[in-house]
Amino acid sequence: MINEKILVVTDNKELFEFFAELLVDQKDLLGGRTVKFVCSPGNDLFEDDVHGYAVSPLRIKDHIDEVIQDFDLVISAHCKQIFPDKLVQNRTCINIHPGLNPYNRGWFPQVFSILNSLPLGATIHEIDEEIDHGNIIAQKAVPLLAWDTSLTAYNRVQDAEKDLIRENLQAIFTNTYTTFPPKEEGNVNLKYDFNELREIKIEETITFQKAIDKLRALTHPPYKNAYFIDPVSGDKIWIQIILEKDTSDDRSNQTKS
Ligand code: 0FX
Repeated sequence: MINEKILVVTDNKELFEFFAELLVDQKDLLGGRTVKFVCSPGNDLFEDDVHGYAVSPLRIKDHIDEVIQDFDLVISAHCKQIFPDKLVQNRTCINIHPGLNPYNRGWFPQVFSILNSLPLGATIHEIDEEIDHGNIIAQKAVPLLAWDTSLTAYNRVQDAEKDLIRENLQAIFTNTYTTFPPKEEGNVNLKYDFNELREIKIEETITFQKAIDKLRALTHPPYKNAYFIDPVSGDKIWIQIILEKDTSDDRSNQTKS
């Protein structure tokens, strides 16, 4: 089947802008195809058109039949909506995911990779009825560094996603890509699991390594994620951590004063 009418569902401004620029820069990609961009209702990140591409809101579950009728291919570029089963069973749906499937599928993969040391990266895969689960078209591992926060790791993941989009979009548009199954079921984290991490229980006893990992996993400015409740005042206090690798050559004078 030739993909002529393509729907891109995104809630991520950076990926939308990257996509729109790619379509303009690589004119061959389009051929006679049309690409329409939509986002989830309530997303107010997309005020401006980019290269003539606008993003309009669409609640997919209310328009499944129209989407099936009007489009040959649906791409999710960080869409916050779960694709309905009927849609994924009737149209090729492809997901661009900021994690290395099957590890830490679901919400904010880099947060959980920092906590559980499972591999991190980016994946483009076919969507099936389960979260971040279908056959893989391409993926790229991203190293996790001891001084990474969620933000620095995420920025590297997003670069990997852009590389994958650049390298694979032609094959996806022309339906000439190949796939392979994920090597195992892996694990899934939900938004609830992330929210459960956010309160730091100040009476909890853990190693410094675990404490540093938890705080760096929750450090992603400008978001306020980690907090504790001051037992004296009852105030809620936000926490972020700063990590900096020593880049000086002379390791001998590190700690002596
Ligand atoms: O677009 P996205 O990067 O991706 C998220 C999920 O991780 C992904 O699995 C899903 N397919 C997609 C639809 O939604 O999410 P974001 O732009 O809301 O957040 C980007 C990063 O910012 C996130 O990885 C961690 C950080 N963040 C975000 C929020 C909203 C926080 O640290 N705290 C927050 O409250």
